[in-house]
Amino acid sequence: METINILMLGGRRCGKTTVLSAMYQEIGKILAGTGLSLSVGNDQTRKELAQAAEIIQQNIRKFATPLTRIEIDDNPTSANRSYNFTLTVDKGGKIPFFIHDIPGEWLTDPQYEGGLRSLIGQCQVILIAIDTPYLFSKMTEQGYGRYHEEYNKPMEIANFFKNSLSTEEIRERMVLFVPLKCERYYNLEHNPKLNIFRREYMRELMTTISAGYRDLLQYLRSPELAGSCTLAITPILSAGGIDFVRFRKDGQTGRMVALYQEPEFLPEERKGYRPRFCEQPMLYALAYILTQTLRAQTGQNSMYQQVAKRLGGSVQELYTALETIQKKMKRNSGILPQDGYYIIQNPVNV
Ligand SMILES: Nc1nc2c(ncn2[C@@H]2O[C@H](COP(=O)(O)OP(=O)(O)O)[C@@H](O)[C@H]2O)c(=O)[nH]1
Ligand SMILES: [Mg+2]
Repeated sequence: METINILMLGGRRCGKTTVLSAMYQEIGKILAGTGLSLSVGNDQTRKELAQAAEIIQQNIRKFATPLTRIEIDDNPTSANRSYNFTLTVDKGGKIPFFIHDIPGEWLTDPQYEGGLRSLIGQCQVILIAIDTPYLFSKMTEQGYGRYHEEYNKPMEIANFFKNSLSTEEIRERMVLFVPLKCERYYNLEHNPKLNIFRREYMRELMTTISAGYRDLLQYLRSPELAGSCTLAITPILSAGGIDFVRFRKDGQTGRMVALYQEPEFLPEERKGYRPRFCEQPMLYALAYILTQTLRAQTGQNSMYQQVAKRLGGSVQELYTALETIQKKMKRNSGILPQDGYYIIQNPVNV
């Protein structure tokens, strides 16, 4: 592995680019005090991130008209994109840092299999983006939503991991489950007027992910991988003042379209575009990469040696960066998830 690569997998139009853009807006704050910095590597990346932020804000501005509902079309935008960044260590080196956005459809298309395998070979962190309304609403007796399989593609993802990759090919990786668009559930949980049964929706997410990704989780927790794959759930409110309402079946395409509206009873200061927790998957990823880099420097992990070399910096510096990041990471408290955050498997103690 010579560069840093993060792979984002998920259904099309589930909001990956939007979250990435919210994350990047926070990056200065995220990395303050770490001695690390992340900068955009090219104009294309800068442009796409700015565009995604603009589109979601345009959508939310429509709520200025009372009782407006909006729909998200699911026309796929141009296929594979890699977002280019550079990670710099203050007194060390620079390393290219890529985030690859892969549509779920590619996982079952033989034409992409070879390319994806070699890409995964270079990726330290794999992010599974989950469209939470599809996972969570219209709950069935299987323990997850009726549309989850079709739109989030858990089977395709599990089969790809199990059949197209050997355990050797995903050894020493971090896999993050990232539920996006959680605002409806977060807002409900924190709203005494609406949450009359005092449900803990964000905690329920963990159970729902366990059911919705049962095959994949079982595989990643099997004895061959339990000692080497790090697994966590890191939920996100991708936009803030926008709530999922319900689905509508589109007469022309036959696909389910999600309707969104402004949340009810939301305090004025939480209305509008207010993404939350978008920085967390990035903190998790960086903490993981630094942990592995430090292990490489002490001879405990040969796979991350080249990354360690390019990052440079002294052990002390990297260790300080890691500690600072760890303090900012949201975590479970004991055996209970906190706002849905939960580390499922932690073999290298991130
Ligand atoms: N309602 C709602 N729409 C969102 C959210 N995140 C993204 N979108 C919209 O969904 C569409 C697809 O988002 P995008 O980030 O391009 O998805 P990607 O294809 O997964 O990268 C855009 O119109 C976004 O503005 C969200 O949290 N809530
Ligand atoms: Mg995208």
